[in-house]
Amino acid sequence: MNSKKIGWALLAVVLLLTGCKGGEELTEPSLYEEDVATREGEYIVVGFSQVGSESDWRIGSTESFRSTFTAENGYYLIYEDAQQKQENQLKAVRNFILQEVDYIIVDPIVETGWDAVFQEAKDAGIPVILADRSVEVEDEDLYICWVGSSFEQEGIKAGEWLKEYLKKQGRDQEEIRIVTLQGTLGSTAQIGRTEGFWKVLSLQENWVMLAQQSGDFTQAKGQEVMEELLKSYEEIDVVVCENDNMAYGAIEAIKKAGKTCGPEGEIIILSFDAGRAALETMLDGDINAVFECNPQLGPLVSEIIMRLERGETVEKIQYVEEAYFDSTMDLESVIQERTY
Ligand code: GYE
Repeated sequence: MNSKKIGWALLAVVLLLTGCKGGEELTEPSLYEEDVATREGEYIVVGFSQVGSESDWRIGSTESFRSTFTAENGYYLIYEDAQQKQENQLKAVRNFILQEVDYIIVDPIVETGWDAVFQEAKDAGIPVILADRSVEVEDEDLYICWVGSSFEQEGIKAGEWLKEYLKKQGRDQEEIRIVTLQGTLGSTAQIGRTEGFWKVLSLQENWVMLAQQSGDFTQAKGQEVMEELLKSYEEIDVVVCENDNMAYGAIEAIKKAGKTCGPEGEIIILSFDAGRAALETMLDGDINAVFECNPQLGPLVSEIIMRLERGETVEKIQYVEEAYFDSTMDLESVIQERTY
């Protein structure tokens, strides 16, 4: 057996032991081995460790990877959902190494804690590609490259938008009380958006950050945190929601508390991601502005893999382009074209 064959045999064993993907029981190991043997050489085997399914953005991301890494496109995808727990991601990556996949793709839940497992992948000669969120590692050579959004830019854009909006409303001297519903603490999206917004906030003498609290990027936690904040602070002028789903939770909480939000309401709502549902919520008048974050990274990662397969070099960092939308724009046409 060559090493690839050993890999496939191992993969079959691991899949058998772990009960296989997609709920299918593999009761006929010989059949399965035969099946993978015919696949040998035909497919590029990719292990993808996804964050979870916490948000609409995430659903769009999963869909993008699943529809890109198909047999039709020459891939065999092993998809693992980490349910927002880094320990699950570490386990998934170790399983990918054991299965001798050709590439490991990780969307890291948080930035730290990756050195050891990425070293193991490197020692096994398996390239690691990061998508969406990034990592803090001692040695940057532990991963090939990263593709995703400039979260800090998104945060800056939100701050700049708010500054202009308040100026137009003649509120640039008034005290502006802000709260932030942060994403998963320690994730690149949270860190970048928080820091970016602070870059603008720290230059505004009249802005006060009353509180920042994590809603873990989910609607339920976003609502819970917002309910508490509304109890603690009588007057809130702005809620910065570090993703759309937390914004939906915040809006629920605001309405339950008998308050109003959006361009015609008392509280300004800013959000990140700009999925179709957020644009529709803006059309309904509950959100002031959304800052786009594109989840469709699958094709970009596939392009990177194709380049690596051809022996070409790839850029270490690749940012995707992003826009923003507010209630003064023609949202109907944007919504029509929105695929996530
Ligand atoms: O904004 C949020 C998701 O990492 C950019 O994760 C991603 C973020 C996204 O849960 O909705």
